[in-house]
Amino acid sequence: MSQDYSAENIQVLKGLEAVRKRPGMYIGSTGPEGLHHLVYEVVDNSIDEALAGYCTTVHVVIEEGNVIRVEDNGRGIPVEMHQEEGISALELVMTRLHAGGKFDKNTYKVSGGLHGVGVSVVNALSEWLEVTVNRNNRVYYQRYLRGDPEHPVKEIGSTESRGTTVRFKPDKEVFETVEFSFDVLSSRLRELAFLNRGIKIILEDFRHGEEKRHDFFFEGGLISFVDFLNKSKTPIHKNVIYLEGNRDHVDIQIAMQWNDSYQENVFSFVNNINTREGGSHLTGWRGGLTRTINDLAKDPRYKKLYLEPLTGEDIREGLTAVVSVKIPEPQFEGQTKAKLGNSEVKGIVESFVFEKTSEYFEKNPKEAESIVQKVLMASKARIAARNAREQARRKTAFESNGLPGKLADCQEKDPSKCEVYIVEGDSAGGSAKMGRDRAFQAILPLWGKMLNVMKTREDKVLANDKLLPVILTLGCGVGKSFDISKLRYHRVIIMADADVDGSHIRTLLLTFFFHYMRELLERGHVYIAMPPLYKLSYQKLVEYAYNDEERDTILKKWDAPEGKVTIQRYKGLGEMNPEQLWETTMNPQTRNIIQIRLEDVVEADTIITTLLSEEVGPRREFIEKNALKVHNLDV
Ligand code: 0RA
Repeated sequence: MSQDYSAENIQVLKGLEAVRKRPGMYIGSTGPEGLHHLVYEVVDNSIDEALAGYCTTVHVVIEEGNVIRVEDNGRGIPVEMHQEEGISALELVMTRLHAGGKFDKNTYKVSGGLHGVGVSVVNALSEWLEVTVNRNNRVYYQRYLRGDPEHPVKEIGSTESRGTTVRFKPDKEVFETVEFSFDVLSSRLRELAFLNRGIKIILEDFRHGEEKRHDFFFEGGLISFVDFLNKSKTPIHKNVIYLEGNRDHVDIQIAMQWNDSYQENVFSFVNNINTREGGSHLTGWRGGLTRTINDLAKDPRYKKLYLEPLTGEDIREGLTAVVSVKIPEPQFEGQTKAKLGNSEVKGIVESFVFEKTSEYFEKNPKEAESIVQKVLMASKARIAARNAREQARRKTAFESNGLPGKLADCQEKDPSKCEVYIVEGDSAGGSAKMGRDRAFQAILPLWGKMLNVMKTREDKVLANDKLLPVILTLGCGVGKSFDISKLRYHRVIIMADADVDGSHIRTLLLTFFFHYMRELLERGHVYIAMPPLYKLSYQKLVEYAYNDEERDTILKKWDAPEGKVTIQRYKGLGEMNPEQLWETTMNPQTRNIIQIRLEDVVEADTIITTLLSEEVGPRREFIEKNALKVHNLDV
């Protein structure tokens, strides 16, 4: 109650005040990511209720004004008086840090990490929040301002149904932005629906002009997840391999399917949290799988192809997999707390995977055959790549500094101050070299068609005469030997024309980075330069416009007589002289560059795969559905 500050109440307010003082400690950040975490936090509680077997549907609505409503049909948060505390259990859950999971030990609660901090944190960070519980045929209600109850829990009606509804408006005093993204919520909710088979999750956007709805329900769970990831790829065996079991309190679910590409695409989760940095569950899975496949490949009939023991990389080439475990007390480690630390999990998962996959392949010899053949080819290619790398190393040893001849390097040596422009075409490269500030800007010209790395094996990628200079210039290697600490420029800027060829180069370079230097994207080192589309001159005035809207704004501003303004439309970078190129596209004070971030790797890989797919069907469908987004990616 707002006025009635018992000693107890003051303690509570202090707890929530701590959350408001350091929101980042509880939800990671006060940027868009933290904002969206609020929703996940509330949804997680409903998912837990579903996992306990009492809830089938979770309904998330973005209401007008960026108010979020999460509704479930579970048992409803208990409202009974708590003996010791003398307040309703509901109020306890909503106002005490970490009080969320105390009632029910059977479900998996996460003690660390960004999730599982409890809905009270959402409450503390909301301008207002209201909770409605349908339980015991009654409707209970309580409303809070920045976490502080406006009144005790009250009974406001009767009902036949059961469930919990939480509505809240994030506090704009706390968050940098309070604008929710339908797409961001949609991809996480889709992921949750994949990870928790049989739960129906609905997302609706009721904001004006944004009306949308996605329904997620996957009877196949992780099998559907792998189908989704492989949607625009060509599997080399028919069925997704699915393993499931519980060993020593570890719930294990794994789905995998190999396709004819060369990329490994593995996602791992612990208690529904994406462990981007991997950890003991992933190490265990890799170990078990490597053992099984090596055993299969040692069969005498592969004698001619089995040259040396197969590595994990051989085995996982073209493999799409989702590894999901649920454990009672996860320990998260690593830079972003996205790595599972519990060491006991490794052995548990490893022996489980070894047993279950051996059994599976024994029952499905045809699938085993296709997979082993593919893996043996990968091993052969790896040996060829090793030789190619050795050759490349020998070749670069002859060049004085190991840098490509075409690179015009900068003078500065501190990578954090340096940037490199990767420039399409020779003439633009020439202008860029002359126009740049050589103190900190390097230029690497590239020309000709880039190769499609999705369809190329690593040995060819490394030896490719377009990509080798990029690899050498950046200095940090590729693939598993990639070392970000060796990066020579902290801003890697792709500069290409605004036409089809330019967009091709951009997409291919981004794809290459995505598959061979992903950390570069994750850490936000990659940028796209935005050359202007128009040069406008009128008497002594000159201005550049980066799109049609800007052009029209300038024209309006000048208000010149008909026919007196010269509008030059740039068809390519080559049309600009060095000074113009500097002024419009390279001068940090005036240029326009876009940082490329791949926050959601699942979505990004789907986008890139779909865009590059040679099957016209999925690509056209994708472009039709996502015309706007594609436009953004493919600036
Ligand atoms: C603890 C105990 C019980 C239900 C819940 C928590 C619960 C919490 C949330 C949060 C969102 N939706 C929820 N649904 C349920 C039930 C205990 C019982 O009825 O015996």
